[in-house]
Amino acid sequence: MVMMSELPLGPLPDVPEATSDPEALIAFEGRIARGERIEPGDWMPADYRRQLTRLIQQHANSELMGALPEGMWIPFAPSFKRKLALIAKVQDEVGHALYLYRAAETLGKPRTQMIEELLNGTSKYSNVFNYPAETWGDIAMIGWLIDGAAVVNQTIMATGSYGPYARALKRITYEEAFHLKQGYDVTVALATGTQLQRDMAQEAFNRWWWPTMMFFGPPDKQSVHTGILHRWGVKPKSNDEQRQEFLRKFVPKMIELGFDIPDKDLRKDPQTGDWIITQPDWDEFKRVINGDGPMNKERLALRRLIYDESSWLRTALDRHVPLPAAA
Ligand code: BYC
Repeated sequence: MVMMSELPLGPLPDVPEATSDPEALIAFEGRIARGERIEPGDWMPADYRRQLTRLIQQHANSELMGALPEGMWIPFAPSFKRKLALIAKVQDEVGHALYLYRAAETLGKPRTQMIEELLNGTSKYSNVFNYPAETWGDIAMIGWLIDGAAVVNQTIMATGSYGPYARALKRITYEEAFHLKQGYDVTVALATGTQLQRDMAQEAFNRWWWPTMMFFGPPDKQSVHTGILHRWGVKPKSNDEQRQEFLRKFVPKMIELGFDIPDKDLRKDPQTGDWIITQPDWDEFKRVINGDGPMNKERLALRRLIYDESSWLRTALDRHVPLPAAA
């Protein structure tokens, strides 16, 4: 849960003008090579700032949008215990968005602008939240597969070079570890339950396999940003390396739980231990991340509605005058 008092709510740092200064660039890359963290007031190349802002903003958007599919299921959770756990998880995801927008703000972009860009569809968020959550089985898969993929991704990115992002991710991964346990527990209950429950889980598994494969981004040879992000220590492992780490951890569990994996050609390379997958439909991926997935319009419409309906709260907070300190 987010404790407001713990949030780094100090004034925004001055943003030094990042120019192309060859000497400063050499010094900057030397710091990256020594494994030093870059902090908000430090000199950084303009592209480092731009790339990080894009990446963290998209990540923050994903946490906020990711609260919607599970949030819709809170009233329909099958027991009080499951409902409590889901409420806590959804609240955490919104808290993660708060940490991340704050980390992105340290690079100089105001949060209001980032929210505006999310709501008007000009800033991306994770492909996976544009698919429907049709049954309770989908909630199991989001908690297990998507949170599992997120733990793999965020544990790697938490070792990255930008201090505020790395620290936010460290905290987020602690919480995601609980989300993963919650998702796994729901999945095990369904996978070891009645025939109806097993079918529900398998059908949801079929729906989430391909979006989960896409979660780590396009294959390395098609990735636009990996090169520079890797060079500057923001992204310690590539999209394919992250995907492989997920497969190594999760495929054995999928088999153990009796899931029938929809990729019929999935196989393990006996030499390397890597899982060789059939590539997902990357044209579908492009459509989904550019606003034309099965649920993009509904999800953004709901986010806009929530934003509009909570405007009274923002107005009240803006007008709030702190009480004088007690004598
Ligand atoms: N979805 O050059 P590439 C959560 C875009 S929430 C959408 O490889 P990059 C949770 C990419 O942005 C946490 N777009 O990019 C919440 C780029 O487009 P632009 C979700 C994607 O940045 C609630 C283009 O494709 N996790 O866990 O090097 C409930 C080319 O890609 C995706 C994150 O947000 C995608 N999957 O690396 C449950 C992770 N993949 O900007 C759970 C943070 C790629 O040129 N993000 N694109 O227009 C990252 O780690 C990296 O951005 C990626 C891609 C590994 C995803």
